[in-house]
Amino acid sequence: MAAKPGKTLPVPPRTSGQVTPNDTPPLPPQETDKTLDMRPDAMAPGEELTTNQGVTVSDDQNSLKSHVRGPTLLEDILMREKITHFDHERIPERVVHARGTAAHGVFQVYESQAHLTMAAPLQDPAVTTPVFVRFSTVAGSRGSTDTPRDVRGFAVKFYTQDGVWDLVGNNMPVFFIQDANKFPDLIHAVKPEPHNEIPQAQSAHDTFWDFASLTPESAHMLMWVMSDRALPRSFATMEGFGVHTFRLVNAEGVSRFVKFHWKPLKGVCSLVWEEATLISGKDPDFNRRDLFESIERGDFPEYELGLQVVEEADEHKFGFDLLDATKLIPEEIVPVVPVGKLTLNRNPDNFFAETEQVAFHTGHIIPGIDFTNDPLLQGRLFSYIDTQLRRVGPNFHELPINRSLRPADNNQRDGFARMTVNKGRVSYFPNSLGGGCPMHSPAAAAAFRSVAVKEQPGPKVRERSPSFSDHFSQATQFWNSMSDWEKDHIAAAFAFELNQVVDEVVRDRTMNEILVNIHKDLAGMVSEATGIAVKPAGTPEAPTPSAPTPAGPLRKDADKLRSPALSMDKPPPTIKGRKVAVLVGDDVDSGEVEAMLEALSAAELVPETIGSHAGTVAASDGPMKVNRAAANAPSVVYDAVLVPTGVGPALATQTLAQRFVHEAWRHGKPIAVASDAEVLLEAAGVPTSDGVAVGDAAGLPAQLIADLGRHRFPRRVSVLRPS
Ligand code: HDD
Repeated sequence: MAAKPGKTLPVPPRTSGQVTPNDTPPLPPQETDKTLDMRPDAMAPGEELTTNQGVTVSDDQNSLKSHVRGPTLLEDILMREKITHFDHERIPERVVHARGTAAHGVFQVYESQAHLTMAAPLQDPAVTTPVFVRFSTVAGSRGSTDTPRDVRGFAVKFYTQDGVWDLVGNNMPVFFIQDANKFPDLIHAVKPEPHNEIPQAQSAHDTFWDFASLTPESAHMLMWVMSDRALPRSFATMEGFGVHTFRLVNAEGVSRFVKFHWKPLKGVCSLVWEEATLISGKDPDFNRRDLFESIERGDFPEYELGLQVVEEADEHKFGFDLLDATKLIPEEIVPVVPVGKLTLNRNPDNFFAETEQVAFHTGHIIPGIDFTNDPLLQGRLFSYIDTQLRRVGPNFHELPINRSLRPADNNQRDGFARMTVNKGRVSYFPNSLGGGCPMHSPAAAAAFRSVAVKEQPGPKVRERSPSFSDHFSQATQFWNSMSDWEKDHIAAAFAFELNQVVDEVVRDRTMNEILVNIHKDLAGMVSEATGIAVKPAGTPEAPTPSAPTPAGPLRKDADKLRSPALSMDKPPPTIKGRKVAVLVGDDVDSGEVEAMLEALSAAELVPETIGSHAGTVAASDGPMKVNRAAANAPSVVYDAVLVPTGVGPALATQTLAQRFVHEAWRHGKPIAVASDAEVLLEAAGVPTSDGVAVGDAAGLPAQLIADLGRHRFPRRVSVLRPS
């Protein structure tokens, strides 16, 4: 469905140049008298270097000394201001999701959803709503790598005409725990261990599996995290989910349950584990770079917003509780209806000002959206505002990236780094001295009201609802829905993690209290690869601390549960933006290479020529410029390999080239080589297999494009039983 062009809401202020607080009026035309204009943006940044107080700096390279070889003087205000500011450049990194990257964009609804919700971005197809989206990993610190095995954050800030709406989701539709009170424990367990701060950005260590094996409610999420969903090829090829059940509320006050989905128009595609670990060393900015570069070249990541809507009357018909964030609603039961499109079309100007200082909060909602009693969501409503106060400060909402398009006006005042210059003496309500302003308008159509949900009477308790106790059925459903190679990858991931765990009790408990309850095949495969014995049923358990939320019985039909939508074993709808390595060298036919590059570019791929060094190679008809040097351009950052005529025999003698091609093969990537480069395949130990083409150079690009349409050939190598 195509979005109609139409009105665009004003984009949030860009952060380059001067920033104008909400209440600063525009500058008047040139003043004729000599009175200096006091307003903050009166002086645009000029070419002269000044101090923060606007004094012109005479020398920014040398500190002030008592004589030319003398000690530096305390009175060097220029150096002290510069270094003090530098010393304070960092704000605390996010306690989770510290590593991230972001982009600006727009959201446009296809058809009005007014029958479901008053939410401003879902009303008028002629309106495009500005958004800012931050993607992140969870466990690693700010300087960690982009490609660990981890959940990815997918946080969307909508700047709507009714205020800011944040949809703070992940690329997985469920979560590890059911109650927010357990979040600090989960995060302490997965973060580097506190005595030695090892390992960085990894769940493969004892404390995580100790916690997970004692937390059976995590079983479903463990399946997602051990699958290739945890290794997205790019942010443009991963799904997003609001996770919790929210409410949509229409103008009549009718409320329905909703799950929010983001469906990437490029399909869902992932890396493989070995490739991801190598990328971590070769290009730790892999996903960040891909997002930035694709936006720069106009290949804008796009996602459809999908809604799964459930009538209130149907709340209890699913066999699981909609308030339980460890459960998803299978798409085959409640279809995901696409209602609009998100397009990421502009890179931030400044990482710190925008990506680092953006402050999301699940409590930032607008009229038409409301919460449910999901205990994980309820706790998040407290945590996010609290963390922004600590991380950015009480006036975080005044920073350009966080500012509402609709001017904010209330009686909140002061605090660190206040930017608004509030005028007048009235900062309270009710008042008559300020004409009663700012007035609250209970009757205003756009005023936020909570849905008048009828709560059941009952005693105040600290308990988990019995309807939350089936921890394994949907984990089993996930396993049942996977293809053979996806099962292989999941089992291999569990094996890798458990082979990193030293404590035998933790290893045994993960196997015999978690994996065996998900599926005996999974337990068997992991057992074979880890040496952890599967105990026969009825074996008395060694005493272990009992799980705080013991698992209830599986659904009777658990073994039959399947949701084909969960599998990634599908060809992507487009391969636009995939990177192709074209290996060149001396004596290559530049005309042939040129034709190949043209064919690949015409298919909207991104080809790069790789030579033995940067600069040029001596092609058959003169020097030919190359994009990258072989030593700097590893195989793992490309999606496919092409070898033209004339270079194969020479490359076959080079270890680097052999390794390049071999890795591409191991990682399931399409390979196409000219007939004279078959020797390179032989030298690299690449057997004839699906997705490996040898032939006349003219036909190779078309073959490679067709093979890229499958994304990968994952059945070439068993990652669980590597040869
Ligand atoms: Fe969270 C950040 C997503 C549970 C507490 N969370 C954060 C971010 C995302 C999520 C995407 C990064 C936002 C950004 O880019 O700035 N979190 C989730 C999802 C959850 C979830 C999908 C479960 C469904 N989170 C969760 C719980 C708690 C938190 C249960 C606390 C009780 N999350 C935080 C936080 C963070 C955060 C500490 C760290 C930095 C920040 O908020 O701004 O407040």
